[in-house]
Amino acid sequence: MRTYRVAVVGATGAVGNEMISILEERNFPVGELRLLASERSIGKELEFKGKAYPVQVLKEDSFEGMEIGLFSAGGSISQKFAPFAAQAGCVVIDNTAAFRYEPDIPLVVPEVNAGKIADYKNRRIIANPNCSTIQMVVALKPIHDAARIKRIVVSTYQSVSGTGKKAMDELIDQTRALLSFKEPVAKVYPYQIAFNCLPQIDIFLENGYTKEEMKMVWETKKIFGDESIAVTATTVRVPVLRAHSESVNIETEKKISAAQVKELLSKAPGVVVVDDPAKREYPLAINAAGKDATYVGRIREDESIANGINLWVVSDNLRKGAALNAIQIAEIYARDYLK
Ligand code: NAP
Ligand code: 3JM
Repeated sequence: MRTYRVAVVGATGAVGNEMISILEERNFPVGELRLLASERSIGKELEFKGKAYPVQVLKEDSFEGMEIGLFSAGGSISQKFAPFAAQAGCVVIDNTAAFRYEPDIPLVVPEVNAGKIADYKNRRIIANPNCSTIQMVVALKPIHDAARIKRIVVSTYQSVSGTGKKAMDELIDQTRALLSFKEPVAKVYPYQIAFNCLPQIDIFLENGYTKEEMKMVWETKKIFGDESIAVTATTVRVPVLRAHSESVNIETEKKISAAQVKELLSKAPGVVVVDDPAKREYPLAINAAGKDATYVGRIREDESIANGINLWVVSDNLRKGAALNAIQIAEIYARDYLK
């Protein structure tokens, strides 16, 4: 069987760890695995299929002989090292915001626009969208196809794992401190995250929105290939360890009922409908954590307008929101272009 030489950049991080687990779980045909991180990780080893692999320091020549590079070490690292990888003949699947908005770089969610993977040829880089965008477009694609979405109003409830390992430790440490009547220490976030909600994710931009909010606007238009779709977002960090939740309100061109949306989504790839108010069944972050699907519930008509729908969308940000989406792209790329 054909196998592939795979490099994971940021292998010791929250997303990198998940990449390694998912490559193993899905039995991705890895022939050679190169795990890359910073100098801080010298001497560390990570396990893949029962074998220990040393973590190597990321360098300009780290990609010689590699075919697929899965990048999740931050935007500036991708900006600097993805071009070296591409030059060495390695196709980069980048999890950062570094290249997402460049017109010749495909931005891909396989359930929505897998065909765009072909555009890897432009620069040997494929971008993975932001976690919050991915789960939203997976849920909305079938509705957009059936009734054309004109406007999206989304509010997110994002877990701390979206900020990385140190933020997960910070939530646990602050919670422990507060329950022991000690002062919580905030290092990763500007304010206490335990028992709190922070209406800021990423930096503030000139227009008063955060960059995380504008990522959802720019990326949704690009992935749907529809500049006319209106999107507005409020992104909030909440004291949840894993899985992001989203309240999504849409206005469609054509009338579509809540029952029709349920029916469509129950057949949609990557989606699981959990929606039975009589049994108090709806998607929960604690149930989505560690799973692959995008869970959708609370599906109901927006009674304040003629053609509106409300939904509650939950998915594991480290899996479908990052590592799983990247590896699904790698699977299609390998199958269709690396025979
Ligand atoms: P994390 O837990 O903090 O891990 C960061 C990783 O990057 C570690 O492996 C770290 O290595 C490595 N790294 C940092 N500086 C480096 C350098 N100078 N050279 C080489 N490696 C370096 O963060 P994370 O949550 O895994 O996220 C990593 C990145 O992925 C984010 O910054 C973001 O751009 C992206 N991300 C994307 C999504 C998405 O939705 N698509 C979601 C989450 C994250 P050491 O252990 O050696 O420090
Ligand atoms: C998710 O560049 C950085 O320091 C990383 C910031 C970051 C991003 C990003 O902008 O790439 C943290 C968490 C993302 C993302 O997926 O957009």
